[in-house]
Amino acid sequence: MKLAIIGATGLVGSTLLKLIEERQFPVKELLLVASENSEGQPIFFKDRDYKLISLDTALAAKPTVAIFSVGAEISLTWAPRFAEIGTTVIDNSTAWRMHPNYKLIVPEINAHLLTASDKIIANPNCSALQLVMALAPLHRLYQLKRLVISTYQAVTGSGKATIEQLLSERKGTPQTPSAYPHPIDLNLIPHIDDFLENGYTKEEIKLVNETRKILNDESIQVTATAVRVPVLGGHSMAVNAAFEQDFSIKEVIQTLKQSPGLVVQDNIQESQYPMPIIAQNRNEVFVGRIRRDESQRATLNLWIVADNLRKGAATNAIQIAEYLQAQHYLSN
Ligand code: 11C
Repeated sequence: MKLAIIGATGLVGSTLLKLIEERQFPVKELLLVASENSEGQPIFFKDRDYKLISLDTALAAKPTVAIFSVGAEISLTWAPRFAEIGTTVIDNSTAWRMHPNYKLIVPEINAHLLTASDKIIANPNCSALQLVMALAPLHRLYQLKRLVISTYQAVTGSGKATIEQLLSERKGTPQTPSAYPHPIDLNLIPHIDDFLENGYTKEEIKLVNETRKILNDESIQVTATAVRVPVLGGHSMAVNAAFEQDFSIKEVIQTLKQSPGLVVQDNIQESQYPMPIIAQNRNEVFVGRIRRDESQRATLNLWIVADNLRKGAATNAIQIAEYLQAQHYLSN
């Protein structure tokens, strides 16, 4: 296929390039798009130099698939233009996720909803993605009622400038102005994305809305606190999940072990549980510390970790493209 990566020099764009190589994703022609400032510059991939091109040039090339990893504003303007000419857009921004006419897809959960006429497909937020990966199999069995979530999110989630902030602080030469409103090294910042009038951040509300949309169940109650931590890559989350039906821990573990894309790491005697350093550069979602909440019936505590740039973004997008191709849903 003719594949366009919109935002090829960003953190998700670079991860997409790695995945194309690792998965031997069948690309006949690769169109790498970056901001106007970088247009014409070379980018080295798979033994050769590619020239970074503009959105206009990519559009004129009529790609089969365009994976957008840029801001919502660019996506709102450009995704429909690509869709109009028959390109299937897989979009990593917030632009289309909650729009009722567009699907929010995690292939292991709801790829079956896709058809050949879906020309703009939304890729979920990284935290919501790893959450639903672990919960969807349990929701099918026990029916989720309520989720209480605390996230511990790595700096790669917020872009290159925030990585620079962490690394420069760690070296003892902090850069000014800093990307976050506070130091991040040796600190935690309970603030991801903008604050809303109700005191929550947009990131916290994404966890509410996107979880319900992907699990196709508006009755699930969700409340979240999102925290930035001085970790380079890999988002972690502590989840308290209350179900309608009770479960046995043995069956929960069995179910999670059998679910595609999940790895259960739960051997407390051997100090084995998911951690960002284990999840980094892996495409799976890791689940551990699986235990009953003894304060309330039918309630489970879990610890979930995933590489936010992989399954949280690039891997999921590539999986969507792979699914569409396998189903012969692509045109151009
Ligand atoms: C972060 N999780 O780590 C956020 C990034 O696709 O909704 C989420 C951006 C998005 O800052």
